[in-house]
Amino acid sequence: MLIKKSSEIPSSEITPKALYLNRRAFIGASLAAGAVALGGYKVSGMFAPAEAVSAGTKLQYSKSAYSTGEKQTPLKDVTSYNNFYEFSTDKYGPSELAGSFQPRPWSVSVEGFVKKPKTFDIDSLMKIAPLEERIYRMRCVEGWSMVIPWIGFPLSALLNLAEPTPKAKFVEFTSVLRPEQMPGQKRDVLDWPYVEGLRLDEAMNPLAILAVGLYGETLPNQNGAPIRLVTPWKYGFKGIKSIVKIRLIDYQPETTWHKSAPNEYGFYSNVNPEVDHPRWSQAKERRLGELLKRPTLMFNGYGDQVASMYKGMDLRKNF
Ligand SMILES: Nc1nc2c(c(=O)[nH]1)N[C@H]1C(S)=C(S)[C@@H](COP(=O)(O)O)O[C@H]1N2
Ligand SMILES: [Mo]
Repeated sequence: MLIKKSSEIPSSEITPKALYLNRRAFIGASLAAGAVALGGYKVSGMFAPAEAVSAGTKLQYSKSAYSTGEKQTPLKDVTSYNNFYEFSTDKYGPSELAGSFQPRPWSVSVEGFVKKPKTFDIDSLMKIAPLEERIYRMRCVEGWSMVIPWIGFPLSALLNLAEPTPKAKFVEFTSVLRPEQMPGQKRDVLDWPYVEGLRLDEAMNPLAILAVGLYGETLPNQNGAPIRLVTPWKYGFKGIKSIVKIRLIDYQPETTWHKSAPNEYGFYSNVNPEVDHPRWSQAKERRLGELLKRPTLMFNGYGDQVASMYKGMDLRKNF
């Protein structure tokens, strides 16, 4: 994400786009040349050790019909090119700085307008529904995209368990606040903790998942361990990482990027090639590892599943 307070943006962030994309393309090409077999890719060594279930722990899951058959972005890129401002505003920063973050023990509270509020331990939360692999196209608002094999379960499974009351209209998500483990939180580049939100029907949509893993194993810290939101028809920043609180409320919540730049980031954040960001076009995107840009699809190509939720809405106003 590009932020407004330019005085605070490190030079790495304002590297001309062409330069970092070339760097990526170069890495992508060298990966291909090295014929890296994904199946044999060893993740466990990349992460800080932890007891019991840790990053790099294999998960049991079934395959989902919601998955795309498109070529998956190499694990190396998925885990080393990240936006996670709690660690760094540099995309290579989170993978370098998240090693000592402790994703366990961890609990997530579900509260607000629900009949059954509850605080879940992460390991019991991972068992409330069967885990599925969801291979999703992901599109960052900055213009790059990936295809990521997430492991997770529908957000609706958790919400249904909590039993929203008729007053519940929106869902607010809050990330962890832990400046001692997240160096980026010592700077006020964003208002901490990171918060995001969905309308209740969006949260209940079968495509919305809580991801606890990727490429068959528990989430690396830099990707939002131990649990993060994934909404593939929306820009990447909706996918709030390292969630500690899920609250059902009766008003549209504030969101971190909207607070930071209200004219640039709206509440809905649906991928829309026809509505440009005030500072750049959204018509095309660069899939990591590819040289030529490809056209961006309405709702990131998930219109069949989600367009009906926005019927009658002016998507230019509700961006
Ligand atoms: N808590 C938190 N969640 C976050 C972010 C962040 O900075 N902090 N960045 C967002 C943005 S802009 C993107 S594109 C995705 C990137 O997720 P990935 O690194 O797993 O691809 O995380 C989103 N979730
Ligand atoms: Mo993003």
